[in-house]
Amino acid sequence: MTIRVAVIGAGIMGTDHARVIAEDVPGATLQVVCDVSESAARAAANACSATGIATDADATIRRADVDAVIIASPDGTHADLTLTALELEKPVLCEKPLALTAGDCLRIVSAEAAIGRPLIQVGFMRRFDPAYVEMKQALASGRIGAPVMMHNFHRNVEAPSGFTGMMAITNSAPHEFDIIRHMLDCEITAVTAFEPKADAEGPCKPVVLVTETADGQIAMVEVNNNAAYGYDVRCELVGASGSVSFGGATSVSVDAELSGTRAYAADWRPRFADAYRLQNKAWIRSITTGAPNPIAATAWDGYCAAVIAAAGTEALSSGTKVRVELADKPALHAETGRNV
Ligand code: ISE
Repeated sequence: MTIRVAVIGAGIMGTDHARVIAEDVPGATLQVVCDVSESAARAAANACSATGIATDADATIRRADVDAVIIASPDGTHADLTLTALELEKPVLCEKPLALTAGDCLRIVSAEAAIGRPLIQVGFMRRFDPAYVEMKQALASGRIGAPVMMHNFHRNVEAPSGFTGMMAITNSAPHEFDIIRHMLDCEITAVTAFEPKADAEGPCKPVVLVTETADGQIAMVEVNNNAAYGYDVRCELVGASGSVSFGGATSVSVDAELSGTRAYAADWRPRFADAYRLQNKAWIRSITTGAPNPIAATAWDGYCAAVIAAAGTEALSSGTKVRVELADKPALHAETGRNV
């Protein structure tokens, strides 16, 4: 059985997803790449020797020869395209964010719950990243004791023009919110947010968020989208009797001429290449087997990230701690996680 996949959006992520589906995922065929720009769709398809291209996303999702859809078009299109796929009961892998607002995420969660089976996976690919997987295994083994704190660092080389601290919270930080919930198996209940006064360079200052969980842990998030030196994601999970961490750079360091150097990637794709590949494989496997992958992010997880991000922006503008208020979790997702 081969799943015929349509990739909607041929930007950075769509092109990457198209390549992963075409080259790295057994059981899947890249049926069509769709983008409003025909030349972008053609370039993405050509890059992986595929031929099918299209420019109308809605019509592409409705095609009889499309079994499943990856949505990697601009953020503002995610909600409507996901709802179209749901209407047809076609499985979706939607890049984050699931929708621009928590309200729209909830509409998607409700539409999926009404169908009664999970059809949506959200592209929080870090859950499949080998470093985070190992961290979760270390926690589960009991070696570091009960989790107490998490420190998360998220640094990009340069923010796109017009990017603000608020956008860092809604666009970049959701990866951190999701991995905190996933790692600790627990909901985030409150957020406080800060921007350093000292960094006067441009509109996109670093942002520090302090999140609190239902089990009383503290998880810190630093998002610095103008870190300049490289793409750098670090994480430390502190337990009652030990800690587990990973960070920075690529896997090799070079020692030569009386010094050592570590190489950083320019953006997230090399750092998370394995995560994207494993995520997409898990998605296709869940479609062929009919069994949702237990670690994949669901529509509910996409909704939670959006609610936490909204609380984060409110916390930053008000200078106060903001509580995270979630809707009732649908029974469809009741079995995923303990509190989460
Ligand atoms: C970007 O928007 C992403 O989604 C990437 O996955 C993330 O690593 C990056 O820092 C974000 O800015």
